[in-house]
Amino acid sequence: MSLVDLKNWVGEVASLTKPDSVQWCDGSANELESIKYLLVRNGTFIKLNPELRPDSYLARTDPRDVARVEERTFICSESEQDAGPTNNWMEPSVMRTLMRESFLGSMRGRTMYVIPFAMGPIGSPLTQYGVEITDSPYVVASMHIMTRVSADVLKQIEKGAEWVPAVHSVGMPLIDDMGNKTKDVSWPCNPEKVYVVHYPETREIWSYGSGYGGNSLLGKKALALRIGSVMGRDQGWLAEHMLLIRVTSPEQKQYHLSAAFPSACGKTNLAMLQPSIPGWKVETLGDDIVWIRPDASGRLRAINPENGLFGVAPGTSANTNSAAIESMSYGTIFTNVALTKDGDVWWEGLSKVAPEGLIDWKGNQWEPDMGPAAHPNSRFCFPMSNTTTLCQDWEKPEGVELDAILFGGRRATNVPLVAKSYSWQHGVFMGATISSEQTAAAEGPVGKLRRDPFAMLPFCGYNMADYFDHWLSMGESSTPEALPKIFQVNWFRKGAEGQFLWPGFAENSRVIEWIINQLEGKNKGVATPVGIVPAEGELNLFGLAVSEQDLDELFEIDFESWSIEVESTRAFFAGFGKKLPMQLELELSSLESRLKGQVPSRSV
Ligand code: TSX
Ligand code: MN
Repeated sequence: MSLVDLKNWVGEVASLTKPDSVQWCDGSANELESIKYLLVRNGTFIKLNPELRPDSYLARTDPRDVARVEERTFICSESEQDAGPTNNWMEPSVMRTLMRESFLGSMRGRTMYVIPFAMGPIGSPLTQYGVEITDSPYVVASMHIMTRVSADVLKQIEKGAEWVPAVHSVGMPLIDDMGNKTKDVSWPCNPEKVYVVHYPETREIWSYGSGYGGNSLLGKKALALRIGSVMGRDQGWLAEHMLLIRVTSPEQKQYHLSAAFPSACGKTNLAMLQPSIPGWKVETLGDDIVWIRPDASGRLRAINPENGLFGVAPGTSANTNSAAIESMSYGTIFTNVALTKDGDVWWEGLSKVAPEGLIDWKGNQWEPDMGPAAHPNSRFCFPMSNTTTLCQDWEKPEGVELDAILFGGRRATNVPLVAKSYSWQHGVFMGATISSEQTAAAEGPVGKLRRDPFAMLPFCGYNMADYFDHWLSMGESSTPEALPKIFQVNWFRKGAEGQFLWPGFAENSRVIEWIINQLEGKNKGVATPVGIVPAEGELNLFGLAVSEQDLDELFEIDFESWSIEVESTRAFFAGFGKKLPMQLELELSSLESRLKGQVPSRSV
């Protein structure tokens, strides 16, 4: 679609939504300043104490608008089969009618902003462009951080670059059908009528009724993952829910690792890891989304298409992620955290004891017996340029060469601390079988296993079985030597007394060291039914107080419980019906026969 198409589309959306005015965004610092000024005047933003937290703001959402809404997220492909068993689907023509009804006059009395943005460095062959229309200045301010908002995007479109149209409205017009004006609120939204809609064939996004980041910052989950995954399928690349880091060894050799984890596994913490072992360095390229594409030599190249971090605040502290804490010391938008009496922010886990006189995320005086002061899904949002551990090459237009891919989950049992896959196909099996124990009552029964293949369950824009097949085909398009090696990790295994067996956090650098030694052929490992694990003595435990017994438990492969795991995986695979690639069934039966021929799990 050309620049003329863009202008026509903006005109069409304006005549549908009927805003008071239309404002084209250029991404300038002045524009951001005036938006922030407006947000403070509207009461959406509270300016934090500039002595403690310069250029930073707190937003409090409507308590009904605090998270992504999966049951209202739709993949509207022409055929239901293409959305697959893991997505909500509605016929595109039916949904279009619904959307027209929802958006009709939805911006009355408001300003309609047109935001041209890039996912990836402008001009890079891996970059995708988008234009988001929104009636939310909070979205404008957040898009400034999370994407590259720029008039240069229009130049790219003028030169013929493809772009994704994305329309967003909070769904709360200020003038009703009778022409009566209503007063605005600090967080307008329409929680009963939320829709987050994707049309994969025409690459369009329509989001209605929610101002919350995951539903409204449409460059992120909607474009970079759901629409991105469809583009990747059609064009031979991958859009993944992954972090991206550079690891530098004591020999000053550089490696690039990406990793996919379901929520509550500490993806952002790993993205900003400060290694405990001397001589090793980890630098951040991204914490949430990675686009991966084979280059001419068959190596997989990766970029982070985002421009900022939008991370969960609770649990983030100087102990768990000191780099994140430093990176948010200025220029940060906080959403739904608690406010301290001196105008700074607080959340559960930031310090052991809550400071006195907190105002909670709903704006009420808080006492320790009142439940959490910050919403469990409260967020910090700062630009990549704030990141103290930022890798200087993070914007390299050609991306970085991937050396290893990690798949993880939160598993108290079965899954060892680390295991290397036997092949690309086995690695794809590891990705397809990612599962995590639920940690919050909001997700359902705590401790129950939730399958989250490739950590993409809520983000795959097409049939998940076809997605597995696409992953398998990426392995066939290259040689085994050129491909990154795939590993499974689990920081969360527990012992008989319910204690974590592995200290995690900075100590995960020891696992990364073993992974890199595997890449270099410096250690042999031991073959187990589930993959290659460190042989006795290979994992660097210098200066670490992990008992011999805990270590054995960390790597134990128990036949009985793994037989149950295999059956659970079989049932999960059955949900994909005939579309499930037979290679994955093959991997499952290979695992089963390896378990039956059980070799000692960790022989000496
Ligand atoms: O992020 C985590 N990581 C990855 C770090 C780079 N978390 C937090 C998860 C919630 C977002 C972890 N929690 C990790 C981990 O490696 N490991 C654990 C489990 C754990 C928690 C507390 C301790 C140890 C392990 N405490 C002590 O051992 C004292
Ligand atoms: Mn994410």
